[in-house]
Amino acid sequence: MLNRLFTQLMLSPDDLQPRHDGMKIIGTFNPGVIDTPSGTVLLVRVCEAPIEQREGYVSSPRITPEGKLVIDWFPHHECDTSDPRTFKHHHTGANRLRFISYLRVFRSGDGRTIDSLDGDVVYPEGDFEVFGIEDPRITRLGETYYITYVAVSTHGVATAMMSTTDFKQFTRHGVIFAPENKDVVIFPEKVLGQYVAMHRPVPSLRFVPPEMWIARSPDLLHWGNHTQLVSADQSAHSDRVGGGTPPVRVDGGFLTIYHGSDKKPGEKGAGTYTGSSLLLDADNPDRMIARSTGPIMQPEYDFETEGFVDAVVFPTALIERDDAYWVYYGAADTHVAVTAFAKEDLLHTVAL
Ligand code: MAN
Repeated sequence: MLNRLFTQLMLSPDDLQPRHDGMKIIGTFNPGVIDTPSGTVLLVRVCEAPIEQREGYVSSPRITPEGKLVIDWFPHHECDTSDPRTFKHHHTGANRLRFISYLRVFRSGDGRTIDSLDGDVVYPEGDFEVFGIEDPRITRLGETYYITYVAVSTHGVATAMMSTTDFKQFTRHGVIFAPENKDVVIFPEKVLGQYVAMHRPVPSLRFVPPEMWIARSPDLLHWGNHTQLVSADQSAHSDRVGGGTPPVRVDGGFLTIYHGSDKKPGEKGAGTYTGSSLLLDADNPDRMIARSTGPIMQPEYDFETEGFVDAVVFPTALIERDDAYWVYYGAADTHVAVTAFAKEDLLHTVAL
């Protein structure tokens, strides 16, 4: 494992008040993070679940088109509840989440501590967000910050985009990758005149576990030229891989930390989520130059090994500061944390 220069817990569920009556916060995690002229901004996924338990039932919240929270109850014996995040209702074949997520904006002067806990809320809207919005990633292009995020609804798990210049007013651009697709990260500059994104389609006819793909776009809205980039087989992960941090430009390419999970066939639960590094060609980002031979980040601290989902480090932002790369991540689907690697050490993991 790569030497961490420091690791700091930044935000936990107890730090905030739930937005909804009858709900408790079970996670504050997977933050989109970016440095702006007025300091570091964190867009944090806040996840709430119903407090009430009903004997023999499983609950699933949703948000109506009018913006009202409703809780649906399903008989336990009709559901597969082996994953703490989702369950499948046998009768309808439909999956539901056990929680609802929205986003909150926080600022940090030093990049390590949250300045004020009164963060503005970005709340789910419309038909494609009724089960919540999750896992934002932020890329600055010119003066605008583009945020890709997971939009979950009865239509499936899609990736939508919003943009902002001040993190107060947000413009929604709708779904940019149709279900099922998530872990979309946009590159920090155009390559040969086109925007580039890494995405992760999830095929239902599973010839392979989910893989990372590269797409290009003239306008950030219409994506094509899809090519496959990395599969779980080609990486250190056995179960799945997906984009983690928006890439940063380094000498000779784009550097990113992606996530992957390891789970034995038939094993219940979510498996172990770790982070690995990847260097892509600067002129042809669908060409991988190198990747780390194994994970560079894995759950180590108690707050990473135990939480709503045990054993998860989920990197969502990579920021260059002096001679280090700082990595912001979700820990155990419960907390926001930040760690850092010496530049030299991290670049060494993708050196040829
Ligand atoms: C999936 C998503 C993420 C979550 C990880 C780990 O990739 O649900 O939001 O952090 O699993 O549970």
